[in-house]
Amino acid sequence: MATVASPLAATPDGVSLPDFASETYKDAYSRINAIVIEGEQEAHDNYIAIGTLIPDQAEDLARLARMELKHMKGFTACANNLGVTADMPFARDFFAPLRNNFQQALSEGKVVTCLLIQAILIEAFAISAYHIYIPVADPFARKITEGVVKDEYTHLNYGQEWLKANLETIREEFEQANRDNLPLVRTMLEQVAADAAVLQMDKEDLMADFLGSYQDALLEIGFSNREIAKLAAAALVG
Ligand code: PL3
Ligand code: FE2
Ligand code: FE2
Repeated sequence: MATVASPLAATPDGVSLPDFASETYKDAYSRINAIVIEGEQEAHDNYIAIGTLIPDQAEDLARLARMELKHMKGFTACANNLGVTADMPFARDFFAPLRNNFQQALSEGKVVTCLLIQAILIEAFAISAYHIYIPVADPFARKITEGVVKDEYTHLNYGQEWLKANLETIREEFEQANRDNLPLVRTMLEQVAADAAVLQMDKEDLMADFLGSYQDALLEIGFSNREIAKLAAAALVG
């Protein structure tokens, strides 16, 4: 039986992909892509900064930082490939609250807070976003994002291991940092939701994937289920 040819490509499970050349898509992509580029750049800067707080780890952290610059270049290529100009001022504003909290913690020498913000929250946020993006990405960006997401697990793992090794001394600072920053991540998810929807990324899928990664990280660090439930509740009350 003859069928009408669809102008849109299809994912392996037959769901149609967005029209990557449409103005609507490119407009949303100019903000989402900028967020990712800014996030990767700040992640680089944050790992270098954390290295000044734990000098014996500075070399490992510099290695993670270099990976972030590679990610940034990859996502810059994704925008070029689609003919999109990233809206960097928008992205800098988007990260401002989290960046300010990181800078404050850095100036007070608070390693636990810095690691929670960068190596746990931001990495879990990135991993969830990249997971949800991969099936609906253009082929060029999909390949790049698949490579990046593997590295982000290395980064999340780094944070987990350090916090796990210091669990008995970090609880109080960790709880406070979670209370101060988890609500910001929730707000950030809400702020990207409309643009993400244009990219066919669902807000509840993003939220669910993020909470799943965050919960796994907390378990890995060694928090009990009861502690984890309490930490996650901060997203509701914040
Ligand atoms: C640290 O390694 C990375 C920090 C980046 C933060 C990313 C936030 C993601 C926002 C949602 C968009 C995902 C789609 C990707 C499109 C290029
Ligand atoms: Fe990254
Ligand atoms: Fe990372």
